[in-house]
Amino acid sequence: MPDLNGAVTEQDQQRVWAALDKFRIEIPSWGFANTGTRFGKFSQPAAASTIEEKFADAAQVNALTGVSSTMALHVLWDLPSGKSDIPKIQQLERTYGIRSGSINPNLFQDQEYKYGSICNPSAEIRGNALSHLLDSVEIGRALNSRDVSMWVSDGSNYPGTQSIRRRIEYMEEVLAATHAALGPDQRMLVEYKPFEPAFYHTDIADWGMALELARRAGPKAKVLVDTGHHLQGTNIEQIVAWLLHLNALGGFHFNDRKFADDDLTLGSIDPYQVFRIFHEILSDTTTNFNDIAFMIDQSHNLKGKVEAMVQTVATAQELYAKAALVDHAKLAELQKSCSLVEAEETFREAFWTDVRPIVRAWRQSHNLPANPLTALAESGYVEKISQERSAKNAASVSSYA
Ligand code: PSV
Ligand code: MN
Ligand code: MN
Repeated sequence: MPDLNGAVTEQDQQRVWAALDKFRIEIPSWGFANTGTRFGKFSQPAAASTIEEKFADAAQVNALTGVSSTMALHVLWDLPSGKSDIPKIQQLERTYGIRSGSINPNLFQDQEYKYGSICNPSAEIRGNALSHLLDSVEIGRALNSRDVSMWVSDGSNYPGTQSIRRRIEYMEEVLAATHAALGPDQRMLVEYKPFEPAFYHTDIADWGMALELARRAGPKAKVLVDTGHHLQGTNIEQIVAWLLHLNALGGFHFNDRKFADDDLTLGSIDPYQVFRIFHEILSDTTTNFNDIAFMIDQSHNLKGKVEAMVQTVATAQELYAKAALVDHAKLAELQKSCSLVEAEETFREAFWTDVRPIVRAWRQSHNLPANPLTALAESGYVEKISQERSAKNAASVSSYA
């Protein structure tokens, strides 16, 4: 633990180093594409518009950070032809040295999902949603990806318009059938969100619903915590502590928020919260660390996309390193004796310690740039892709004219 002058001992450094050695975080393919708000999109010349370009950008982020060698795929956006796109993805994995990460089925864009997907009152539509989920499981298996991340946007906008209870039953049925199709090394992660796009009731609105649905689906189903999917004031680290206690934490979608599901870059608004979440994980001795998938789920609609992704990965490492500084034995003693100020100061001391020199040294020892953002700027990568992609996009627009 750093002393009161913020000096970091050799032992502290080793602890942080060991934590950094294990830390990996997955990047989302959609973070490189032009995305926006429901009011519109400001397109960026460097944005990726093909799956090849997303793989290229992911490879660039990984080359600079060394800790992001998997990319989450959204089935509809990245494999628009479904299973027949598998060989193409495999080829891209080989070309760019990036592996497919979690597979995200899309249960929210098809016109037939107007009144829901797996909770739709129509058996036919639920059947279509299930067959998309089964395809997603197959895609995951073929790509050696462990997790199928399920976000169910279903819900309703007005009281009395849907049977909340009937919809629970519909969901249970589909989730059980999806779980039954999972291979031995596959998992199903159930994500929750309190509202949006539905504004009266959302079928999986909080971690309790996600947990119960996961439990009923089967042992390979776990809960996915998206940090932006909570109502104001929710104590997310407490939810994390509970899920760890129940062996039900499957992973995270990291992002930050000020108001709702803002998808801002991790730690940009409240870095202390990310630290507190990491502390819960690092202070848990019973969970297998590899069972927790750390994933980014952000939409960079104003910031440069590759820059924002590198910035996020670097921030995640720094906050993780800070959490690794906490002296658990000392904190446990102080908690036991209810030494409130001392306990809080022990916790805060780690948060306020500047770990960036240690993280930089760790990167250099792994032949990585000490400052990946500066290295990105010096590499000229963003300028290069901006030129190539804007020329290509202009050509494809004129060819449609
Ligand atoms: C929904 O808000 C969400 O968090 C889900 O994880 C989606 O898959 C992702 O955003 C991308 O739209
Ligand atoms: Mn998410
Ligand atoms: Mn979200």
